[in-house]
Amino acid sequence: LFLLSALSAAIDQSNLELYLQPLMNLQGDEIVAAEVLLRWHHKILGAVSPMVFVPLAEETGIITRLTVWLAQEVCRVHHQLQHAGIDIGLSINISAEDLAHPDVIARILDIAKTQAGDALRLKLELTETAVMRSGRAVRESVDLIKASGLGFSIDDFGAGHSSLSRIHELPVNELKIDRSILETSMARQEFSVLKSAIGLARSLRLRVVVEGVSTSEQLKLLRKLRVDAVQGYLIARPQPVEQFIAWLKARN
Ligand code: G
Ligand code: G
Ligand code: NA
Repeated sequence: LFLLSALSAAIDQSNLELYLQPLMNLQGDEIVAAEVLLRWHHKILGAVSPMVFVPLAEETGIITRLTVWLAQEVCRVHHQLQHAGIDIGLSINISAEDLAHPDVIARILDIAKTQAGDALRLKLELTETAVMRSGRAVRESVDLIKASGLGFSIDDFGAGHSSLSRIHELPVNELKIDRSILETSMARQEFSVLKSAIGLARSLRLRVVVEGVSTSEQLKLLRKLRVDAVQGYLIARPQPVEQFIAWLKARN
């Protein structure tokens, strides 16, 4: 209960921090986008992992308030990047609980449009389990996203158990293959699952991103398999916006 009220206060007081982790295109090795990941440092509890506070926010329903706040903050980050002369896309994580509330999705889309406009190439990352949920509310949310023209990415692909039989009905542009698939493939030196995930994305004409790239051996393999982009500690860890800007400038 303490954790919940602390989180609620942190949202109200904008005490959560946005970190950025870059995505590198394998054609040209350019940084084309960054994923926004939340970090929370509480004055008594210390660092609380999103693996703790995101599920808590989902269970208690305050995730929708958190995500709307995040949409506002990501517009500010976008302006900060523009001010620094950096033109990259940004993605945020949307929870299944958000998707179940079309009014929340509508607010997020409205915030992105009114506060940042077309210059903000925002992508929404949704897990396969979230988008494969059925029901009118989810369909309505998906239709809103489709009409908005924002990017739509399937996150943690391969980590869940859902079949992607409905994926072609969704306005998806990108498939992010979960790092567990990469790690298992490397450990077993058996690449059929990884290759079939890439093959699925290709056949649906989706951009393929592989997450959790942490060694140069993995990077070499992914180049050979012609994935579009990679994300992971090998490129950079998630870092605060100022630090990300400095990192990117030093790299260019
Ligand atoms: O950043 P890290 O790898 O510690 O994140 C752990 C988990 O928390 C990941 O699954 C990530 O997607 C999720 N997460 C991080 N930031 C956000 C956010 O802003 N919203 C949602 N819904 N999930 C997030
Ligand atoms: O579920 P999602 O893809 O949003 O999760 C992103 C999470 O993965 C973040 O918590 C981030 O810190 C973590 N992450 C990013 N790159 C790597 C990596 O190369 N290795 C590992 N183990 N975790 C990573
Ligand atoms: Na994500």
